[in-house]
Amino acid sequence: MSLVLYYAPMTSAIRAQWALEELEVRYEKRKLDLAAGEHKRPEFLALNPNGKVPLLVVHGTPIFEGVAIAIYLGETYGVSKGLYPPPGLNRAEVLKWIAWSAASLGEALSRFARNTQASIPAEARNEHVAAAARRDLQELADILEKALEKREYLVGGAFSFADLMVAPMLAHAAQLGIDLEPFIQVKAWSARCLGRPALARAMKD
Ligand SMILES: N[C@@H](CCC(=O)N[C@@H](CS)C(=O)NCC(=O)O)C(=O)O
Repeated sequence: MSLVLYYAPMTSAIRAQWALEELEVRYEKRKLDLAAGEHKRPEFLALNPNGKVPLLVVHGTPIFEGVAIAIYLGETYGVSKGLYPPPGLNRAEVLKWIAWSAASLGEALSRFARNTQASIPAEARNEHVAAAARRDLQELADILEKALEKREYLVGGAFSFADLMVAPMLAHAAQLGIDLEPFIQVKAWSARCLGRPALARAMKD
């Protein structure tokens, strides 16, 4: 089975890169230069009409959306590695956090970024929307804080794709200026997750 990952550095594609490194499966990496618009070229749009990374091409079949890529990789390679639970309640819990990473955390994060980042024209930004998104992100961090009380990882007592999908987004929130200092458990968990050698390998290029 050939796996080709299209990615760009410093984007949400890091989660797919990290997953592949954790799984220790063979894959080919194709780096796209977003600033040069490589993700909007016809040859890439033919694979991913959304014009976004990550994209995983599995034996010729393109899979877009980070969540779908994570679920595919988890189901296919993660169970035997102990990174993705077999069907059952633990799997449902991992899926819960994966969905939360996109539908709740990701939604608030992109709302915050769209209304704060200098790359967005000032007239398109709204400080009230930004303030509401900041509050939402702090509430979401608090949900995580409570989930991590008495737990080292989100599901089943060990690092899983739930942690892998959520932790980079929290790190991104901190980079964008969300204060995570009050969230003691989140900070400790985040350090545990982000210190994994597979992530360092994923970030190499
Ligand atoms: N919903 C998509 C979003 C992917 C996404 O927004 N990727 C960004 C990088 S973080 C991108 O490719 N942006 C380029 C663009 O929109 O022009 C996913 O989760 O995979």
